[in-house]
Amino acid sequence: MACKRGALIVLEGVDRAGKTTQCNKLFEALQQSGRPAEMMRFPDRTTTIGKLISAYLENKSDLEDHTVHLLFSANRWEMVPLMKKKLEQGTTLVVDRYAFSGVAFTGAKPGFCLDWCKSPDVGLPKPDLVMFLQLSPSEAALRGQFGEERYEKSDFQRAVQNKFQQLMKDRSVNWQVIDASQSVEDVHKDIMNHSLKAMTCAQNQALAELWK
Ligand code: DGP
Repeated sequence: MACKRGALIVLEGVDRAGKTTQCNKLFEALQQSGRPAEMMRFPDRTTTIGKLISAYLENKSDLEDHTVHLLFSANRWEMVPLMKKKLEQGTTLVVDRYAFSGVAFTGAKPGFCLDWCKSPDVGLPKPDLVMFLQLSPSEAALRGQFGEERYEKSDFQRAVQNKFQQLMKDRSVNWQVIDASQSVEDVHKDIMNHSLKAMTCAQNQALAELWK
């Protein structure tokens, strides 16, 4: 009998919501409980495309806005063969940001509509679960200053948050909003509960395509 597939689990949220901490904790908890899991993050700055993106984010290069949008999408597509292989082998993937960040961050720039922003990512493996770590701008401010990277400015982050709210109206995606103002452990418990449910459902469902 073919092995049951792993689940594609994505964490999204504005900067400083705690995504990376929670991805690590989820990954470790799954591994410790004997469930095969791996972590991925987007942008993946290690590839040739990822290096172009990284230089852009660090303000070491300037790229036209449509161009950088397509590069972020290409950076996801280049990982698709590996993602599918892992999922088919029964490994659950815990992913730090995905196409939703792509749409929210470019969509927050003037002159971009959501449909255009979504189009290059149509057909990516569809996540079984997308958890949005919700944190108000005032709570985010309490977590300290933003760093030096390109998008780390309060006004822009507010615009990004609005775009995420628009994306979350799409019920064809399994969105779960997580209150990221709770303690790290309580956030982790919520995330773990949702993830275990999604992993059970994924075992009996074929991997679908995003926004199709
Ligand atoms: P991180 O490595 O998670 O801190 O992400 C780097 C920055 O890039 C962060 O400000 C969010 C932004 N970002 C992530 N994915 C995308 C994307 O697909 N498109 C755009 N325009 N920005 C993105």
